[in-house]
Amino acid sequence: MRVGIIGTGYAARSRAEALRKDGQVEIVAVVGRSPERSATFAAEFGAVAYFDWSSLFREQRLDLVFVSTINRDHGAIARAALEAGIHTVVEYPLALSLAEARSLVQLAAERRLLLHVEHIELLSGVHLLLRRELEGLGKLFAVRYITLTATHPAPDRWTYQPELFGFPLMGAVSRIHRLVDLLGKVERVSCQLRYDGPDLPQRYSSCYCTAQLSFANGLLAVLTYGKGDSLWCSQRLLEFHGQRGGLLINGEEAMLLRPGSAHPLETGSRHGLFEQDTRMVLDHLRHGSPLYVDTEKMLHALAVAEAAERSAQTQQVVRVEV
Ligand code: NAP
Ligand code: BLA
Repeated sequence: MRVGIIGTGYAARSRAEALRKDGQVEIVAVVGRSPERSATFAAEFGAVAYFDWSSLFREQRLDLVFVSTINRDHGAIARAALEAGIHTVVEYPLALSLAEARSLVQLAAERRLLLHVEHIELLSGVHLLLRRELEGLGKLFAVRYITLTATHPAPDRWTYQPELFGFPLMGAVSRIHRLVDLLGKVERVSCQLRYDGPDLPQRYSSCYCTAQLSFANGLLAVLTYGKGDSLWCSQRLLEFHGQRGGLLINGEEAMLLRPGSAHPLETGSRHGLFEQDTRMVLDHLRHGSPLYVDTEKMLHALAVAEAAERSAQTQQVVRVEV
């Protein structure tokens, strides 16, 4: 199998290492902007360095491509890859607009090509634990999901540029997707966003985005995503409150809460998830074994992110398109 990788960052490197471990694929080309970084990366994996993805698709015959670059470019690259007849894997989010994402799903179906959107959060130990334990909590009442990253100084990275990262809950759509996978569809969203920093609107040094999600089953979830130098403590917190008990996940520590008792649970590691995703893609292409992302749920998560963006702009509660 002839494979290309678009990007030279953490996700791209994780892909390249996973592909090398497989041993049966040839990494033909790697695409990056910086000649030095791309050449070093490509040489390490026996590949050719390209500086733009359109010439790669024109010049090389590829069977499979990994789109592992900044979010702004995901949709356009995936479209070009599918039009060139290449099976395509995209790191989340598939595109920064729901309409574009839907159109790509349709294009892949028409061309009978794989379009797989990586959502490694579903493979994580925390998610498997949630799938196992949630039923035991009885009817769910309320959920809180908070991820804050305090960084001083704020990094000068694409993830702090709205145009490149997208609306915060779109770039970080894994949070919504995790909840949709566990809890079903969201009906209404209310969201607020605050950016801070001297270089707005091009880049921020802090962002704080908080959304209330009303699920079709009545459940209420509060989702908060923040990062940057105006925050002073980092936190990764997931709380599920049900009729018969609760589940509290704080960083790597999980607790099952019952009347009068608390049992610790194992959460497992956050490492090795890109490798697992890559292996599942190769197995799917070779043997037809199933992948793990449900296209409808993936699109619904994008619809919720888009509704959150509209709510933050209009200060209104927004109904999610079904
Ligand atoms: P990263 O390490 O910061 O790498 C960013 C990549 O984008 C580099 O390959 C960079 O390559 C390229 N790039 C192109 N245009 C750029 C620009 N204008 N500014 C900065 N970089 C630019 O990011 P990453 O964590 O690998 O994320 C890549 C994708 O994976 C994102 O869509 C992200 O949402 C997704 N993802 C990442 C993780 C994770 O654990 N890191 C998990 C899930 C999903 P050149 O500089 O060589 O062009
Ligand atoms: C998700 N991690 C992400 C994303 C980015 C980063 C851009 C996608 C957007 C988002 O959901 O926030 C970037 N993560 C980083 C950076 C560090 C980091 C720069 O931890 C710096 C250390 N990702 C890693 C590393 C691990 C990792 C080293 O870069 C391993 C522990 C895991 N990142 C990881 C996972 C996700 C993610 C599991 C999926 C998000 C989720 O679980 O919701």
